[in-house]
Amino acid sequence: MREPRCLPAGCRRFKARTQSGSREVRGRCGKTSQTREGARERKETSWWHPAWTERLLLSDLGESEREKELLMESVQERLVEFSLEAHDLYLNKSVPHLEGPPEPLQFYRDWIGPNKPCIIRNAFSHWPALSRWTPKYLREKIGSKVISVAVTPNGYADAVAGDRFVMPEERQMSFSSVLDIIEGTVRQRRARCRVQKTGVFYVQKQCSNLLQELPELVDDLEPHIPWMSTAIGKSPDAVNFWLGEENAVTSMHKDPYENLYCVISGEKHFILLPPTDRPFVPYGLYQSAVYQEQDGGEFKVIDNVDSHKVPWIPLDPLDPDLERFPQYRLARPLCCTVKAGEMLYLPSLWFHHVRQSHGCIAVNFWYDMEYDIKYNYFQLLDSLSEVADGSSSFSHKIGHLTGSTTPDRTGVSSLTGQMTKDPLWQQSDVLF
Ligand SMILES: O=C(O)CCC(=O)C(=O)O
Repeated sequence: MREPRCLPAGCRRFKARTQSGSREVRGRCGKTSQTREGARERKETSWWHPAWTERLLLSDLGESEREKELLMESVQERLVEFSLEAHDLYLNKSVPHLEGPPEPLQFYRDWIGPNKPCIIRNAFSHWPALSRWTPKYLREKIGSKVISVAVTPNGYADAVAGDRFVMPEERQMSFSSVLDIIEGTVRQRRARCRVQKTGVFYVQKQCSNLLQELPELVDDLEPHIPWMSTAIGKSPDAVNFWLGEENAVTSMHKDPYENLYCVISGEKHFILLPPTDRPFVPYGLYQSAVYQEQDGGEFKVIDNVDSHKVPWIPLDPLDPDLERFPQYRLARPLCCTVKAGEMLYLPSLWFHHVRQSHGCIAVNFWYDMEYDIKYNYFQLLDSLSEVADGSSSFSHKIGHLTGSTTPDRTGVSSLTGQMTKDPLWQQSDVLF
Protein backbone atom coordinates (compact mmCIF):
# COMPACT_ATOMS: atom_id res chain seq x y z
CA MET A 1 0.00 0.00 0.00
CA ARG A 2 2.74 2.43 0.85
CA GLU A 3 4.97 3.75 -1.85
CA PRO A 4 8.74 3.73 -1.50
CA ARG A 5 9.99 6.48 0.80
CA CYS A 6 11.71 8.66 -1.74
CA LEU A 7 10.84 8.64 -5.38
CA PRO A 8 13.16 10.52 -7.69
CA ALA A 9 11.14 13.60 -8.53
CA GLY A 10 8.97 15.59 -6.10
CA CYS A 11 9.24 12.51 -3.95
CA ARG A 12 7.11 13.24 -0.93
CA ARG A 13 4.52 14.94 -3.02
CA PHE A 14 4.09 11.73 -5.02
CA LYS A 15 3.96 9.84 -1.78
CA ALA A 16 1.42 12.28 -0.45
CA ARG A 17 -0.89 11.95 -3.37
CA THR A 18 -1.55 8.31 -2.75
CA GLN A 19 -1.53 8.43 1.02
CA SER A 20 -3.76 10.46 3.14
CA GLY A 21 -5.36 10.22 6.51
CA SER A 22 -7.93 11.44 8.85
CA ARG A 23 -8.47 12.81 12.29
CA GLU A 24 -10.49 11.99 15.31
CA VAL A 25 -13.33 14.16 16.47
CA ARG A 26 -13.49 15.33 20.02
CA GLY A 27 -14.90 18.23 21.94
CA ARG A 28 -12.82 21.36 22.06
CA CYS A 29 -11.73 22.44 25.47
CA GLY A 30 -14.21 24.88 26.90
CA LYS A 31 -17.14 23.72 24.79
CA THR A 32 -20.29 23.16 26.79
CA SER A 33 -21.41 19.61 27.30
CA GLN A 34 -24.64 20.66 25.65
CA THR A 35 -22.74 21.28 22.42
CA ARG A 36 -21.02 17.95 22.74
CA GLU A 37 -24.31 16.24 23.49
CA GLY A 38 -25.83 17.93 20.49
CA ALA A 39 -22.99 16.73 18.34
CA ARG A 40 -23.26 13.22 19.66
CA GLU A 41 -26.98 13.20 19.05
CA ARG A 42 -26.49 14.49 15.52
CA LYS A 43 -23.89 11.83 14.92
CA GLU A 44 -25.94 9.02 16.32
CA THR A 45 -29.27 9.84 14.85
CA SER A 46 -28.78 11.75 11.68
CA TRP A 47 -25.90 10.27 9.81
CA TRP A 48 -27.92 7.71 7.90
CA HIS A 49 -31.41 8.88 7.15
CA PRO A 50 -33.92 6.04 6.66
CA ALA A 51 -35.23 7.79 3.57
CA TRP A 52 -31.81 7.33 1.95
CA THR A 53 -32.21 3.57 1.88
CA GLU A 54 -35.38 3.98 -0.07
CA ARG A 55 -33.75 6.48 -2.38
CA LEU A 56 -30.77 4.23 -2.84
CA LEU A 57 -33.01 1.33 -3.79
CA LEU A 58 -34.89 3.48 -6.21
CA SER A 59 -31.73 4.80 -7.78
CA ASP A 60 -30.27 1.30 -7.97
CA LEU A 61 -33.27 0.23 -9.91
CA GLY A 62 -32.66 3.14 -12.19
CA GLU A 63 -36.18 4.39 -11.59
CA SER A 64 -35.36 7.97 -10.99
CA GLU A 65 -32.39 10.20 -11.75
CA ARG A 66 -33.90 12.75 -9.43
CA GLU A 67 -33.73 10.27 -6.58
CA LYS A 68 -30.04 9.79 -7.23
CA GLU A 69 -29.56 13.53 -7.18
CA LEU A 70 -31.37 13.79 -3.87
CA LEU A 71 -29.15 11.12 -2.41
CA MET A 72 -26.07 12.93 -3.62
CA GLU A 73 -27.31 16.19 -2.19
CA SER A 74 -27.83 14.54 1.19
CA VAL A 75 -24.25 13.29 1.14
CA GLN A 76 -23.03 16.75 0.20
CA GLU A 77 -25.01 18.37 2.98
CA ARG A 78 -23.59 15.90 5.44
CA LEU A 79 -20.04 16.62 4.26
CA VAL A 80 -20.55 20.34 4.82
CA GLU A 81 -22.04 19.67 8.24
CA PHE A 82 -19.15 17.34 9.07
CA SER A 83 -16.56 20.00 8.38
CA LEU A 84 -18.36 22.81 10.16
CA GLU A 85 -18.88 20.56 13.16
CA ALA A 86 -15.14 19.92 13.37
CA HIS A 87 -14.54 23.67 13.55
CA ASP A 88 -17.18 23.98 16.26
CA LEU A 89 -16.01 21.03 18.29
CA TYR A 90 -12.26 21.12 18.50
CA LEU A 91 -10.38 23.25 15.99
CA ASN A 92 -8.76 26.50 17.10
CA LYS A 93 -9.46 29.76 15.29
CA SER A 94 -5.78 30.62 15.15
CA VAL A 95 -2.51 28.78 15.65
CA PRO A 96 -1.60 28.94 19.37
CA HIS A 97 1.91 29.49 20.70
CA LEU A 98 3.68 27.40 23.33
CA GLU A 99 6.50 29.18 25.16
CA GLY A 100 8.87 26.24 25.55
CA PRO A 101 9.50 22.66 24.47
CA PRO A 102 6.72 20.38 25.74
CA GLU A 103 6.90 17.10 27.60
CA PRO A 104 6.43 14.22 25.14
CA LEU A 105 3.22 12.88 26.69
CA GLN A 106 1.72 16.35 26.98
CA PHE A 107 2.54 17.09 23.37
CA TYR A 108 1.02 13.82 22.24
CA ARG A 109 -2.15 14.49 24.24
CA ASP A 110 -2.61 18.12 23.30
CA TRP A 111 -1.45 18.29 19.70
CA ILE A 112 -0.50 15.06 17.91
CA GLY A 113 -3.53 13.03 19.02
CA PRO A 114 -6.00 15.84 18.32
CA ASN A 115 -4.14 16.66 15.08
CA LYS A 116 -3.95 20.40 15.78
CA PRO A 117 -1.14 22.78 14.78
CA CYS A 118 0.79 24.99 17.18
CA ILE A 119 3.91 27.14 17.15
CA ILE A 120 6.57 26.34 19.74
CA ARG A 121 8.99 29.02 20.88
CA ASN A 122 12.39 28.36 22.48
CA ALA A 123 12.35 24.75 21.30
CA PHE A 124 15.75 24.87 19.65
CA SER A 125 17.45 27.93 21.19
CA HIS A 126 20.44 25.69 21.99
CA TRP A 127 21.20 24.95 18.33
CA PRO A 128 24.40 26.70 17.17
CA ALA A 129 22.74 27.07 13.75
CA LEU A 130 20.63 29.96 15.05
CA SER A 131 23.63 32.23 15.47
CA ARG A 132 26.08 30.55 13.10
CA TRP A 133 24.21 30.25 9.81
CA THR A 134 25.18 33.54 8.24
CA PRO A 135 26.04 33.67 4.52
CA LYS A 136 29.72 34.11 5.49
CA TYR A 137 29.78 30.98 7.68
CA LEU A 138 27.83 28.93 5.14
CA ARG A 139 30.20 29.98 2.33
CA GLU A 140 33.20 28.94 4.37
CA LYS A 141 31.73 25.70 5.60
CA ILE A 142 29.85 24.36 2.56
CA GLY A 143 30.37 26.94 -0.22
CA SER A 144 31.96 24.42 -2.58
CA LYS A 145 29.41 21.67 -1.95
CA VAL A 146 27.22 20.86 -4.95
CA ILE A 147 23.55 20.66 -4.06
CA SER A 148 20.22 20.20 -5.85
CA VAL A 149 18.28 23.38 -6.52
CA ALA A 150 14.73 23.70 -7.89
CA VAL A 151 14.46 26.33 -10.63
CA THR A 152 11.15 27.58 -12.04
CA PRO A 153 10.16 30.57 -14.16
CA ASN A 154 7.64 31.86 -11.63
CA GLY A 155 8.51 30.44 -8.21
CA TYR A 156 5.94 27.64 -8.36
CA ALA A 157 7.60 24.22 -8.10
CA ASP A 158 5.26 21.19 -8.03
CA ALA A 159 2.17 23.14 -8.98
CA VAL A 160 -0.63 23.20 -11.52
CA ALA A 161 0.08 25.42 -14.53
CA GLY A 162 -2.69 25.35 -17.13
CA ASP A 163 -3.53 21.72 -17.72
CA ARG A 164 -0.24 20.36 -16.40
CA PHE A 165 1.27 19.49 -13.03
CA VAL A 166 4.70 21.01 -13.47
CA MET A 167 7.80 20.16 -11.48
CA PRO A 168 10.90 22.35 -11.31
CA GLU A 169 14.06 21.95 -13.30
CA GLU A 170 16.45 20.36 -10.85
CA ARG A 171 19.89 21.93 -11.17
CA GLN A 172 23.14 20.94 -9.53
CA MET A 173 24.89 24.06 -8.21
CA SER A 174 27.49 24.94 -5.63
CA PHE A 175 26.08 26.32 -2.40
CA SER A 176 28.05 29.55 -2.99
CA SER A 177 26.38 30.15 -6.32
CA VAL A 178 22.96 29.79 -4.69
CA LEU A 179 24.03 32.38 -2.11
CA ASP A 180 25.35 34.59 -4.94
CA ILE A 181 21.91 34.53 -6.51
CA ILE A 182 20.08 35.24 -3.27
CA GLU A 183 22.46 38.01 -2.20
CA GLY A 184 22.70 39.31 -5.76
CA THR A 185 18.93 39.73 -5.95
CA VAL A 186 19.06 41.80 -2.78
CA ARG A 187 21.96 43.94 -4.09
CA GLN A 188 20.26 44.50 -7.41
CA ARG A 189 17.03 45.40 -5.71
CA ARG A 190 18.86 47.92 -3.51
CA ALA A 191 20.58 49.41 -6.54
CA ARG A 192 17.17 49.47 -8.25
CA CYS A 193 18.47 47.67 -11.31
CA ARG A 194 16.76 44.83 -13.14
CA VAL A 195 17.63 41.35 -11.99
CA GLN A 196 19.73 39.69 -14.68
CA LYS A 197 19.11 36.03 -13.92
CA THR A 198 16.10 34.14 -15.16
CA GLY A 199 14.14 31.83 -12.93
CA VAL A 200 13.40 31.56 -9.25
CA PHE A 201 15.74 29.42 -7.12
CA TYR A 202 14.75 27.27 -4.17
CA VAL A 203 16.81 24.70 -2.27
CA GLN A 204 13.92 22.37 -1.46
CA LYS A 205 14.95 18.89 -2.53
CA GLN A 206 13.36 17.17 0.52
CA CYS A 207 14.09 13.45 0.95
CA SER A 208 16.44 14.33 3.81
CA ASN A 209 18.56 16.70 1.75
CA LEU A 210 20.13 18.07 4.94
CA LEU A 211 21.57 14.68 5.87
CA GLN A 212 22.24 13.57 2.29
CA GLU A 213 23.67 16.71 0.72
CA LEU A 214 24.82 18.87 3.62
CA PRO A 215 25.99 16.52 6.42
CA GLU A 216 28.60 19.15 7.39
CA LEU A 217 25.77 21.20 8.91
CA VAL A 218 24.38 18.48 11.15
CA ASP A 219 26.64 19.43 14.07
CA ASP A 220 24.95 22.82 14.15
CA LEU A 221 21.64 21.29 15.17
CA GLU A 222 20.18 17.98 16.31
CA PRO A 223 19.39 15.12 13.92
CA HIS A 224 15.95 14.73 15.51
CA ILE A 225 13.70 16.44 18.07
CA PRO A 226 14.05 14.27 21.18
CA TRP A 227 10.65 14.99 22.77
CA MET A 228 8.89 14.36 19.44
CA SER A 229 10.77 11.12 18.81
CA THR A 230 9.77 9.98 22.31
CA ALA A 231 6.18 11.16 21.90
CA ILE A 232 5.57 9.13 18.77
CA GLY A 233 8.15 6.41 19.31
CA LYS A 234 10.17 6.81 16.14
CA SER A 235 12.89 8.81 14.44
CA PRO A 236 12.21 11.23 11.62
CA ASP A 237 11.76 9.82 8.16
CA ALA A 238 13.52 12.87 6.68
CA VAL A 239 15.37 16.01 7.77
CA ASN A 240 15.16 18.74 5.13
CA PHE A 241 16.96 22.00 4.47
CA TRP A 242 15.13 24.92 2.81
CA LEU A 243 16.65 28.11 1.43
CA GLY A 244 14.92 30.21 -1.16
CA GLU A 245 14.03 33.42 -2.81
CA GLU A 246 11.08 35.52 -1.74
CA ASN A 247 8.95 34.53 -4.71
CA ALA A 248 9.48 30.79 -4.28
CA VAL A 249 6.11 29.36 -3.28
CA THR A 250 5.03 25.90 -2.23
CA SER A 251 1.57 25.23 -3.62
CA MET A 252 -1.29 23.85 -1.51
CA HIS A 253 -0.88 20.15 -0.72
CA LYS A 254 -0.89 17.75 2.21
CA ASP A 255 1.64 15.18 3.42
CA PRO A 256 1.44 11.95 5.39
CA TYR A 257 3.87 13.41 7.96
CA GLU A 258 3.88 14.91 11.41
CA ASN A 259 5.97 17.90 10.45
CA LEU A 260 8.14 19.97 12.82
CA TYR A 261 9.14 23.03 10.83
CA CYS A 262 11.99 25.11 12.35
CA VAL A 263 12.80 28.56 10.99
CA ILE A 264 16.47 29.42 11.43
CA SER A 265 16.45 32.87 9.82
CA GLY A 266 13.81 35.01 8.11
CA GLU A 267 10.19 33.94 8.27
CA LYS A 268 7.73 31.57 6.67
CA HIS A 269 4.07 32.27 5.99
CA PHE A 270 1.70 29.33 6.12
CA ILE A 271 -1.90 29.02 5.03
CA LEU A 272 -3.34 25.93 6.68
CA LEU A 273 -6.55 23.99 6.19
CA PRO A 274 -7.59 21.10 8.42
CA PRO A 275 -8.18 17.70 6.79
CA THR A 276 -11.85 18.08 7.71
CA ASP A 277 -12.06 20.88 5.13
CA ARG A 278 -11.29 18.34 2.40
CA PRO A 279 -14.82 18.64 0.89
CA PHE A 280 -14.02 22.26 -0.02
CA VAL A 281 -10.62 21.61 -1.55
CA PRO A 282 -10.77 21.02 -5.31
CA TYR A 283 -8.60 18.41 -6.97
CA GLY A 284 -7.86 17.78 -10.64
CA LEU A 285 -5.95 15.08 -12.48
CA TYR A 286 -3.00 16.43 -14.47
CA GLN A 287 -0.42 15.31 -16.99
CA SER A 288 2.92 15.66 -15.22
CA ALA A 289 5.64 17.78 -16.76
CA VAL A 290 8.90 19.51 -15.89
CA TYR A 291 10.30 22.97 -16.57
CA GLN A 292 13.40 23.21 -18.73
CA GLU A 293 15.26 26.45 -19.31
CA GLN A 294 16.17 27.12 -22.94
CA ASP A 295 19.27 28.90 -24.26
CA GLY A 296 17.40 32.19 -24.54
CA GLY A 297 16.43 32.01 -20.86
CA GLU A 298 12.77 31.15 -21.41
CA PHE A 299 11.31 28.03 -19.81
CA LYS A 300 9.67 25.22 -21.73
CA VAL A 301 7.24 22.73 -20.20
CA ILE A 302 8.24 19.18 -21.14
CA ASP A 303 5.75 16.35 -20.56
CA ASN A 304 6.79 13.29 -18.57
CA VAL A 305 5.25 10.95 -21.10
CA ASP A 306 5.79 7.79 -19.09
CA SER A 307 4.25 8.97 -15.86
CA HIS A 308 0.73 8.55 -14.55
CA LYS A 309 -1.54 11.54 -14.21
CA VAL A 310 -1.11 13.40 -10.95
CA PRO A 311 -4.00 14.44 -8.69
CA TRP A 312 -3.26 17.97 -7.45
CA ILE A 313 -5.00 21.05 -6.06
CA PRO A 314 -5.42 23.71 -8.77
CA LEU A 315 -6.58 26.39 -6.35
CA ASP A 316 -4.31 29.24 -5.25
CA PRO A 317 -5.41 30.23 -1.73
CA LEU A 318 -3.84 33.67 -2.23
CA ASP A 319 -6.21 34.37 -5.10
CA PRO A 320 -8.87 31.65 -5.14
CA ASP A 321 -10.99 31.43 -8.26
CA LEU A 322 -14.36 31.22 -6.54
CA GLU A 323 -16.27 31.11 -9.80
CA ARG A 324 -14.50 27.88 -10.66
CA PHE A 325 -14.27 26.52 -7.13
CA PRO A 326 -17.29 27.87 -5.22
CA GLN A 327 -16.95 25.14 -2.61
CA TYR A 328 -13.78 26.85 -1.33
CA ARG A 329 -15.97 29.60 0.10
CA LEU A 330 -16.74 27.25 2.96
CA ALA A 331 -13.10 26.48 3.75
CA ARG A 332 -11.73 28.15 6.86
CA PRO A 333 -8.02 28.72 6.42
CA LEU A 334 -5.73 29.51 9.34
CA CYS A 335 -2.79 31.76 8.59
CA CYS A 336 0.37 32.01 10.60
CA THR A 337 3.87 33.35 10.31
CA VAL A 338 6.70 31.32 11.80
CA LYS A 339 9.62 33.54 12.79
CA ALA A 340 13.31 32.78 13.28
CA GLY A 341 13.72 30.61 16.36
CA GLU A 342 10.15 29.28 16.18
CA MET A 343 8.94 25.81 15.29
CA LEU A 344 5.59 25.01 13.70
CA TYR A 345 3.96 21.69 14.45
CA LEU A 346 2.11 20.98 11.20
CA PRO A 347 0.02 17.87 11.77
CA SER A 348 -0.29 15.13 9.19
CA LEU A 349 -2.79 15.61 6.36
CA TRP A 350 -3.28 19.33 6.96
CA PHE A 351 -3.34 21.18 3.65
CA HIS A 352 -0.63 23.83 3.52
CA HIS A 353 0.59 26.60 1.24
CA VAL A 354 3.94 28.18 2.08
CA ARG A 355 5.69 31.47 1.30
CA GLN A 356 8.77 33.04 2.81
CA SER A 357 10.88 36.12 3.29
CA HIS A 358 13.82 36.44 0.91
CA GLY A 359 16.71 34.11 1.83
CA CYS A 360 14.77 32.44 4.64
CA ILE A 361 16.55 29.34 5.98
CA ALA A 362 14.60 26.51 7.58
CA VAL A 363 15.05 22.91 8.62
CA ASN A 364 12.19 20.49 9.10
CA PHE A 365 11.62 17.02 10.42
CA TRP A 366 9.12 14.69 8.81
CA TYR A 367 7.90 11.94 11.10
CA ASP A 368 5.85 9.26 9.36
CA MET A 369 2.21 9.47 10.40
CA GLU A 370 0.45 6.50 11.95
CA TYR A 371 -1.70 4.65 9.45
CA ASP A 372 -4.43 4.25 12.00
CA ILE A 373 -8.17 4.77 12.16
CA LYS A 374 -7.75 8.53 11.62
CA TYR A 375 -6.02 7.79 8.36
CA ASN A 376 -8.76 5.36 7.56
CA TYR A 377 -11.48 7.92 8.22
CA PHE A 378 -9.69 10.45 6.10
CA GLN A 379 -9.57 8.02 3.21
CA LEU A 380 -13.33 7.73 3.44
CA LEU A 381 -13.74 11.50 3.60
CA ASP A 382 -11.42 11.82 0.64
CA SER A 383 -13.42 9.45 -1.52
CA LEU A 384 -16.78 10.91 -0.51
CA SER A 385 -15.45 14.41 -1.28
CA GLU A 386 -14.23 13.21 -4.65
CA VAL A 387 -17.65 11.81 -5.49
CA ALA A 388 -19.40 14.95 -4.26
CA ASP A 389 -16.98 17.20 -6.15
CA GLY A 390 -17.60 15.28 -9.34
CA SER A 391 -21.31 15.85 -9.04
CA SER A 392 -22.59 18.82 -10.99
CA SER A 393 -24.97 19.76 -8.20
CA PHE A 394 -22.22 20.36 -5.62
CA SER A 395 -21.31 23.83 -6.82
CA HIS A 396 -24.94 24.69 -6.99
CA LYS A 397 -25.48 23.35 -3.50
CA ILE A 398 -22.53 25.29 -2.08
CA GLY A 399 -23.73 28.38 -3.92
CA HIS A 400 -27.03 27.90 -2.16
CA LEU A 401 -25.39 27.31 1.21
CA THR A 402 -23.21 30.39 0.87
CA GLY A 403 -26.06 32.51 -0.39
CA SER A 404 -27.24 35.77 1.08
CA THR A 405 -27.88 34.40 4.56
CA THR A 406 -24.53 32.62 5.05
CA PRO A 407 -21.41 34.76 5.35
CA ASP A 408 -18.35 33.92 3.31
CA ARG A 409 -16.26 31.96 5.80
CA THR A 410 -12.96 32.16 4.01
CA GLY A 411 -12.36 35.83 4.47
CA VAL A 412 -11.96 35.99 0.73
CA SER A 413 -14.11 38.47 -1.08
CA SER A 414 -15.90 36.68 -3.88
CA LEU A 415 -15.78 39.82 -5.97
CA THR A 416 -12.11 40.65 -5.69
CA GLY A 417 -10.60 37.41 -4.47
CA GLN A 418 -8.78 39.49 -1.83
CA MET A 419 -8.42 38.42 1.77
CA THR A 420 -10.66 40.56 3.93
CA LYS A 421 -10.61 41.21 7.66
CA ASP A 422 -12.97 38.36 8.36
CA PRO A 423 -13.12 37.57 12.10
CA LEU A 424 -11.18 34.36 11.52
CA TRP A 425 -8.31 36.20 9.94
CA GLN A 426 -8.34 38.85 12.62
CA GLN A 427 -7.93 36.16 15.21
CA SER A 428 -4.97 34.63 13.44
CA ASP A 429 -1.69 35.35 15.12
CA VAL A 430 -0.23 37.25 12.23
CA LEU A 431 -1.94 38.70 9.23
CA PHE A 432 0.05 39.01 6.07
O1 LIG B 1 8.82 25.39 3.14
C1 LIG B 1 8.22 25.10 2.13
O2 LIG B 1 8.29 25.81 1.13
C2 LIG B 1 7.35 23.90 2.05
C3 LIG B 1 7.34 23.03 3.27
C4 LIG B 1 6.42 21.88 3.08
O3 LIG B 1 5.57 21.86 2.23
C5 LIG B 1 6.54 20.73 3.96
O4 LIG B 1 7.41 20.66 4.82
O5 LIG B 1 5.71 19.81 3.78
